[in-house]
Order: sequence, then C-alpha cells, then structure tokens
Amino acid sequence: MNLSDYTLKFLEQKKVTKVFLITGGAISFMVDAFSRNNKVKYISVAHEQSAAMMADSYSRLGPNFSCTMVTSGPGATNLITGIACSYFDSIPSLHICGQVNTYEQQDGHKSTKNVRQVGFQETDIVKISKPITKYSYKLKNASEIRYVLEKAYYLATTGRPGPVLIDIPMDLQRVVVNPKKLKPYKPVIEKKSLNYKNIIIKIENLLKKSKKPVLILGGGIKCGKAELDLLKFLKILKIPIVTTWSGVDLVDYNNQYYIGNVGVYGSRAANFTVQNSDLIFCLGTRLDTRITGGVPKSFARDAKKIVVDVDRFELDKKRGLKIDLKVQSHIKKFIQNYLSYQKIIFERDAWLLKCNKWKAKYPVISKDFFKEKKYVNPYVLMDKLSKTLNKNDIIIADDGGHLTWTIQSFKIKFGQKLFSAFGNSPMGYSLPASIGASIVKGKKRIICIDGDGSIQINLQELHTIDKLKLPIKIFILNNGGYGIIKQFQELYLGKRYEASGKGVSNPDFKKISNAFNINYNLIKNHNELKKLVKIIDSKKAEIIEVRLKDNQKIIPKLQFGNPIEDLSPLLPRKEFYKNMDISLVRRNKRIFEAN
Ligand SMILES: Cc1ncc(C[n+]2csc(CCOP(=O)(O)OP(=O)(O)O)c2C)c(N)n1
Repeated sequence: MNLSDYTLKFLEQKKVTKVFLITGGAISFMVDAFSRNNKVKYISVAHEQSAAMMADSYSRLGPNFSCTMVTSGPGATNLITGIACSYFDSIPSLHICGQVNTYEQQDGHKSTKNVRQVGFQETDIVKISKPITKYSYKLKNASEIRYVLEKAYYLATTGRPGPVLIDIPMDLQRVVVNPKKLKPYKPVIEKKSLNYKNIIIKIENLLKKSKKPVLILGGGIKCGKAELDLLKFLKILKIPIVTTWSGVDLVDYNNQYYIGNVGVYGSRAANFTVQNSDLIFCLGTRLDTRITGGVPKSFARDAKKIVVDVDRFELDKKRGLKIDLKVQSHIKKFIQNYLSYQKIIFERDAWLLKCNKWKAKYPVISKDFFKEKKYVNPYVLMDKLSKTLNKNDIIIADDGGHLTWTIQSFKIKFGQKLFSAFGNSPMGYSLPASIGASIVKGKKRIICIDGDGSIQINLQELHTIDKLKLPIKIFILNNGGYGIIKQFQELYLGKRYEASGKGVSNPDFKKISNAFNINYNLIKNHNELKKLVKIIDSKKAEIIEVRLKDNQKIIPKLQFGNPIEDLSPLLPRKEFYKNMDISLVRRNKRIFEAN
C-alpha cells in the first residue's frame, strides 16, 4: 500500500468516513486512493472554504469528526476561514493538504530559502495555519506518516479540541509504506489529577453562603460531550440558569430554571439575574466580552465567581474579571465527580421566583412585534418557527442581525440543536454548515437561517444541496442590505450607511433558486407565515425568502459604555432601578468613571 492508501485506512479505523474535498494536482494521488477504499467516502464540493465549514458542522453533530482534502496553494488557503471557525469554537477536524514535491520546495535548499515560491502553487500553509490549529505539520518523509496522523488525531480530540492540518508533498503521497514498520505516536499523558472532593466541598461552601446564585452554561459543555451529564447535574443544583450563545441549546426554554441568554445581545431577564447575583457558577464558558460587556469589571460585580474550564489559559487570562475559584478540568469529568461527591441538593426559591418574574415581564418577543402589517418581524418569525419545529430539529444561523434575532428569540425544545460559528462568525457559514449537518444526520432536514448578504458568500453550494438532494430549508431574511452594520452606523456613525445599504445589492433570489433547481417561496407578511408548516414538511430543499423591514432592529442590545444590565432601548430610570440593587448601580458608576 502507498502512503495515501495508508492515510485512508487510518481514517477508516478512526471512523472518519466522510471527506469533503476539491481535488487538484498536488492532492491527486491522495484522492486516487478513494478508488481502492470503499469505507471512506468523499464529497466533492464547490469551494474549499465551505468544505472546511461542512467538516466543522459534521464534527459538531457527529459521533466522530470529519476531514477535508485540498490541493496546495489556493486550495489550502481557501480553507482558512473554515478552519478558524473550528479553532475558536473548539471543534475537532482534520485538514489534509497536498503540497508540491519535496524536491521543489522553497525551504528545500538554502539558496531558495528567501525566494517567494519554487514549485507551482507552492504556499507555506503550515505557517499560515499555525495560529488557528492545534497542530500543523508538513511531512518530511513517508516514514513519518503513522506518527503524524496519530499525533494529529490525538491533539484534535484531546483536552480542548480543535482543528489540525497535515501538509503532504505530492511525491510522498505515492511512496509505498509498510504499516508494520511505521513508528507510532505515544502521547505523554499528564498524571496530575485534581482533588475533586476538596474542590466540591469549596463549591458547596460558596453555594451555602449564596442567596442569589446563577449557573452560566456555555458551549464547552457541548465540546466536552457532557450534555447528558448536565441533565443529572441540574437535578441537584436547582438554581437559575442562563446560557451563553454557544450554550443556547443546552436547556429547554420552558425549563423552570432557565431565564435566558446573557450578554451584550442577551435578554433583560438573564442580564438582571447575573448582575444582581452574588455567585456565578460558570461551566464551559470563557466569559468573553460578548458576555461580560466592554468593561469586564462591571460584570456580575457583586458575585463570587467559580469557573470550570479545560483550558488553563482561559482561566488565567487577565481582563478585569477576578475569578474566585478556578477549576481546570474536562467538563464531563468535573460533573461526574460533582455528582459523586455532592452532599446537598441546592435550592433558592425566592431568588428563582424573582428571576422568573423578570423572564415573564421582559419577554424578548414583545407583543408589539405582532402588530407589523407590511413586513415580517424576525422575532415573530422565530416565534412561529419555535412552535413549528420539532424536538429533533437542527437550526444553523449565519452571521448578522438574523443570527442575533435567532439566538435571542428562538425557544429551544430540549433535543434541538442551534448553533453558528460563534467565535469566528464569518458571513457564509450556515449554508455549508447545513450541508455537513444534513450529511452527518443521514440526509436530515436542517433549518438554515441566512441573511440576504451572508448567503452570497457561499451561494455556490446550492448546487451541492441539489446534487445530494438534501432537504435543507434555507431561510433568507431579506432586509435589503447588511442590517447589523446599518444599526451600528445608525448608533455610532451618523447614519452614514457606507457599504451596508449604499453600494450593496442583492441578486434576484427567485432566479437564483431556479438556476440551482431549488424550490422558491416568498413570505412577505405575518399572514403568509402560515405557509411555513407545509414548506418545512417538504421532503425537498426549499428557499424561503422572508421580507423584513429594511431598518429592522436588534432589540435589546447593549450600547458601548453601559454595563450589561442596562440594555438599549434603555428602560425608564425608575423602572430600571426597581430591577437593580441600588448599591450595585452606584458601584458600577465608580467602575465606569475609573475606566
Ligand atoms: C466574511 C465576513 N465578512 C464581513 C463580515 C462583517 N459583517 C458581519 S455581519 C455583516 C452583514 C451581514 O448581512 P446579512 O447577512 O444581510 O445580515 P443582516 O445583518 O442584514 O441580518 C457583515 C458585513 C463578516 N462577519 N464576515
């Protein structure tokens, strides 16, 4: 067998059975190996960027992770945006790039070390990808292949997961290898183990002293595949729960402990909960600025903070937040240990009641939104979708206003999955991600929430959807431009809509649908939302263009300079002070003055 056959065999053994690819000269020998392997299948797509995004969503939802294969130079550089999605959201994926032959590489001889390129389409993808991968390596000779594949697999899936890249020169791809003689990779496993018993005693002591505790749940729980462990944990810790964007699908919206999404685009209820709390217990969240707001010191300023994270660097970063108890642990291990050492079932009824009153008083989907006559209000659309979709549906949003409306107002039924590429947040993610998701789930229907701007980035994959007959429902929320940018310009740039309204336009989405052989539907107003049930139940792919007001706003949203409890539109001050402990408001004033 040659090195390419060996690589596919390795993927087969690791149950990585789908590879998203575009072929090319430098990857040809690797791709040829598919002709001799009937277990690992490839899917030819239309852009390497979307191949990486397909692999990303495949890994988010599947039992195993996925792989891309691309040619050298432009094939490899096209992967970058998709790889970054996996890196920032801690998603394992493997990217195999073809590279020019070993004898024509720029770094192959000292006389060419400083030239730009030697081989045709030669690019140093290892250097380019280093900051967004856990491991990136160019194969030097064929005998390294087992070691490198095993190391890449180990690193992608262990600790905080993430993407890895292997660059394989063309001549090495066809070298005959003897698997028995290849050197294996033996990871150095750290023996250091935590004293969970002590940690859990400390946590219970903090809890006992707390009158207003809150659980903050983040995407790390999903990366650590601890969703079911979490359910058991929530039975013994009966306190208000808020989620980050990445954690939004961890808890049923109607769960009596669930208050809402916290942060810059969070709900008023969730933000009041966190900002009035005296203890926040954070699982799998890195508490980034989308959660804390621009001045981290003002976040949960009266609360002791417990944070559980697998990544030491996240725990030790200094950004104005003081963490009182840092627990560096894999989340699954932490929860399992908690369950075995825990002594008390913890409740705080009066506090829970107060938080639930906020949830009832400040719903994200306001009654007023239903009064819109001429267009569809996106919050009303989400209300309708929440009611229509079933508990196994997968919803993937892109980037912009439509992502924000979705995360703010979609009401999760436990079992549903709702995500985007949260950390990287590129326009163009949801369409290819929906393809990866549909494939890993056996051609399941996927709800893709897109914007009229974002969909144009990876529009070419509509053909992949048609070719593979995937029943993806593609919602294009059309507000005639880049809504989220317009709202920003309105607030901070004197309503000068440069390159967001001005100079930006859309193709005719009906003609686009026809060209790609996908059914087209138009929903212009609330009355027409009743068409949705039938469209969603269709066995085919459907494009659903939904007409919004051009100046549709994200409501509520944090304005620069405010702490997260004070979302805009600002509440009348009297009402606001009723919701906030006044000493906290005063303390906040001092924090902001000091900044
Ligand atoms: C690849 C990429 N380019 C640019 C941006 C900056 N950006 C973020 S959202 C956005 C506009 C999105 O417009 P649309 O998809 O129509 O969504 P809307 O806000 O109107 O709902 C832009 C330009 C980005 N996130 N990703």
